[in-house]
Amino acid sequence: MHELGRLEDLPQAYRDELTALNLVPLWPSLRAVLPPGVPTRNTQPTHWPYQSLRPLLMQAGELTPMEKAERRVLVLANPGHGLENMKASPAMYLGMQLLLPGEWAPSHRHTPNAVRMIVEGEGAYTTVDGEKCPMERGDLILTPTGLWHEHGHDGTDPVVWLDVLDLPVIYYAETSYAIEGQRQEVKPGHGEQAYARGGVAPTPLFVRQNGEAGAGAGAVASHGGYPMLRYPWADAKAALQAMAADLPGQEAIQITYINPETGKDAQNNLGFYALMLRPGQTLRLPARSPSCVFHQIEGGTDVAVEGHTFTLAEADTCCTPGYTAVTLTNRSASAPAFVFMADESPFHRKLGVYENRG
Ligand code: GTQ
Repeated sequence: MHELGRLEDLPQAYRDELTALNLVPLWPSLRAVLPPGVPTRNTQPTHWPYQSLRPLLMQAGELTPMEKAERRVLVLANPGHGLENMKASPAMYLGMQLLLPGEWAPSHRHTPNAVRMIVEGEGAYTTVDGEKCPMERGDLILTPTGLWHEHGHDGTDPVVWLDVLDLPVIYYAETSYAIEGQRQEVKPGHGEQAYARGGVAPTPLFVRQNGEAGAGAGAVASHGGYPMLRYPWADAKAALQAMAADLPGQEAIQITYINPETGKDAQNNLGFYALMLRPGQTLRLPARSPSCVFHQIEGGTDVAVEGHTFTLAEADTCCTPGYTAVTLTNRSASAPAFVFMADESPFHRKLGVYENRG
């Protein structure tokens, strides 16, 4: 590709005239916005060890009361995007949130989609659209766009969870806002009970005639098309272990968190997955367009990307840029490792730019 004219090649008077009319010449910037072969990525491979983050989060619990925080969160920000922009990747925001016993994070709803991956502690819960979702280590809880949510804590020890939001892209689109609300009334029924077994779905009389999809018409509230709000870790882990036992020859033991009514990704823009690495296993994930986030639920994993190797201990989190292969290695020769993953696949598919380069 040959070099194009630079801005400095143009007479200053001409440049000033363009500026005064809100005009910009393309050619000095053409290669920057359309680089050859592979996009420019600001996302740097970044590791947030839980051991070093946790004391600072606990300190936030002493320094900032809930009424001064509303959400007491330390954001896991990628330095490549500028810390102040609070992005882990172009479309993913990550935050570690702390709730102390007896505290309350008031009800609100917002346009960005959020999930919580519970990291430590017991006795807290999130109420989403009237459904009370208990929080236990490894559970995934959805708060899809527009649904009311609030967090409470009846236990005795601090509770911490990882928030994953599509905030950067919702904000970029100038569509990010929140509405404050009243304390929600808890309604009976839990989506994870209704959809607890793969392959069968709740079917009220007359709703599923003629093969009708009946989305949201199950035995529990539909929550605006999101029938399952809590994905218990015990069930996800059991599914991974059963798959590993059933398919000893299969390399990737991986599940996708889906909307059980549609079979599609659980949320609009971000994809969520859990992986099991067999003892001693090394698994190469192909170079795909989306950035990825890895969070260690159980065990330990080496994450190798672009010449870096991050050693993930339990509760550690890291991110990797797109178009880059990632190699995961279980650090234990005797125990499986379990990793939660989030990526931007649904968003890339919507944009029509999703790629798997192998
Ligand atoms: O718990 O509702 O990390 O609204 C960022 C924004 C958490 C939440 C975040 C939020 C929340």
